[in-house]
Amino acid sequence: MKNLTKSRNTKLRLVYLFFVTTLFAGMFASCEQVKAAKEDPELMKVYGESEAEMTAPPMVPRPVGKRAPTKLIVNMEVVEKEMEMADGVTYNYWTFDGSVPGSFIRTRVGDEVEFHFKNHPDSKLPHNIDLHAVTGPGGGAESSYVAPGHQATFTFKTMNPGLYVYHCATAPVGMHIANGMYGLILVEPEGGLPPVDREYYVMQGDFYTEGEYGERGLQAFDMNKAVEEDADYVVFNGKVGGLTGENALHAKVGETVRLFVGNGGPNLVSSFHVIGEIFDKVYVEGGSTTNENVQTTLIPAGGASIVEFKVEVPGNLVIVDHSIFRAFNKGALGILTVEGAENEKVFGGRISEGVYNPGTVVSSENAATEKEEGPIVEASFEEKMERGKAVYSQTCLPCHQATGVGIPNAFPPLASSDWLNADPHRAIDAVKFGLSGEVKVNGNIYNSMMPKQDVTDEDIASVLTYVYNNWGNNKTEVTTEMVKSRK
Ligand code: HEC
Ligand SMILES: [Cu+2]
Repeated sequence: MKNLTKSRNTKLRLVYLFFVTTLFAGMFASCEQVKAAKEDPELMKVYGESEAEMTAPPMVPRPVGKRAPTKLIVNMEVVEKEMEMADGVTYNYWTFDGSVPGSFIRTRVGDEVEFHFKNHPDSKLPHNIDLHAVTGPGGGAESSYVAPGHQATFTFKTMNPGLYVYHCATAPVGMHIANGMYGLILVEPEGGLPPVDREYYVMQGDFYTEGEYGERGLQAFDMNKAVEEDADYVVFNGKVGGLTGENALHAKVGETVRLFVGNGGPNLVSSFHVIGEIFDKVYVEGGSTTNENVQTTLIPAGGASIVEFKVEVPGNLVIVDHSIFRAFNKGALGILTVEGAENEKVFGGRISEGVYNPGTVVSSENAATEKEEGPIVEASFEEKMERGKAVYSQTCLPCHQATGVGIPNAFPPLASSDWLNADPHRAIDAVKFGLSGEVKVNGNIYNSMMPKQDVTDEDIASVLTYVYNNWGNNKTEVTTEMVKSRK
């Protein structure tokens, strides 16, 4: 009898507690848009069981939509393998599921995740996973630690909606991350994210190799450079060209695009920017605060961001880390190709062009030469080589690179270029008037645009002479007369 009263009392208390919590939860829900699971007892229940769809970048799994929280089975395998870092450069990557970044995991708040973590028998080292979406010790690191040829299973509940990084946390942690062990896990809010036309998965990372940028062959990890934070490569989706050429992203005019952007680091912070677009919406730091009309959003190492924009005009949008030397000299450059009809109301393009001549700004140097009008005096070969070198490093280098090797899938090589060596007049035209459309250089097709270069005819003669007499080209000497005659 006594016992019964006690249990009844407890029951009453529980009911009361439940009532108060729901009341509070209700209040929270009404003033906050996105609920964390811990604020809503309803979200602690799960319904049914399903296996998570896993995708390699740049793809993402289907949206969760309106489904209820479920028991979600995630299968992931660590694979160590040699892959391409840049043209002619390979690296021994350590990966989650064989790609860098690893598979995209898509969940909703309240899911009970049963994580099956395997380390391939061919691996040389033990690995584990720390998911920033986990509430619990090490984000799952200790529970998932497995030697080669072993597996472990652990479970966790997705308590907070948002976009989270996961990474390996096996010592030396920095090295495991530097070798490519990171990825993203999305926890969608109740009801899912608002629908968009396209979703992509992009993740930045910095790499440290014994050879300098572009040095060919299999490159080993360089611990000293990593400690100094002196990156050789800063790239999207694991390699130079991870988002260009055949890996470029695509959209059509009028579509809305959502990029899930992460930064694995291990060291560098990303100033994420898309040249030619403005982010209509940014989920700041991958959380629930949204900002609008953003040009560049900061993504910390071990952090993420969701950016959304509508594409209004056709063209190639350039995805960069706006710490801009990383984009043009270390690989942090991607392309989103937008196809569709022009919209001159949004972008009119160049509508006129003409000479602008307000008179000469007299500097002591050109004051003397300016007077000498008359026939062109051709500079000597040596003078042209010297001037050409200066023009090259000021004008051409950012795109075609210091030794003329270009950037795979983005900027064609000038070194041993069959296109260049076939016809100097065509090369002059390219620099003088710009070049666009398909160009085939040494068997590779480039379909991009080189703007008309803002240099004098003498500069063009010099720079092309310099290019033709370097890097395995056919030693043509280009004269100012040749340049002048191209109209
Ligand atoms: C803003 C980047 C950029 C700059 C700066 C630039 N180029 Fe280019 N260049 C390109 C692109 C892109 C192409 C390929 C164009 C296409 O796909 O139609 C190209 C193509 C070429 C080609 C023909 C293809 C080949 O590889 O032989 C030559 C020659 C060339 N550039 C020379 C130069 C020279 C010389 C300069 C400096 C005076 C220069 N470029 C500056 C981007 C650039
Ligand atoms: Cu690892």
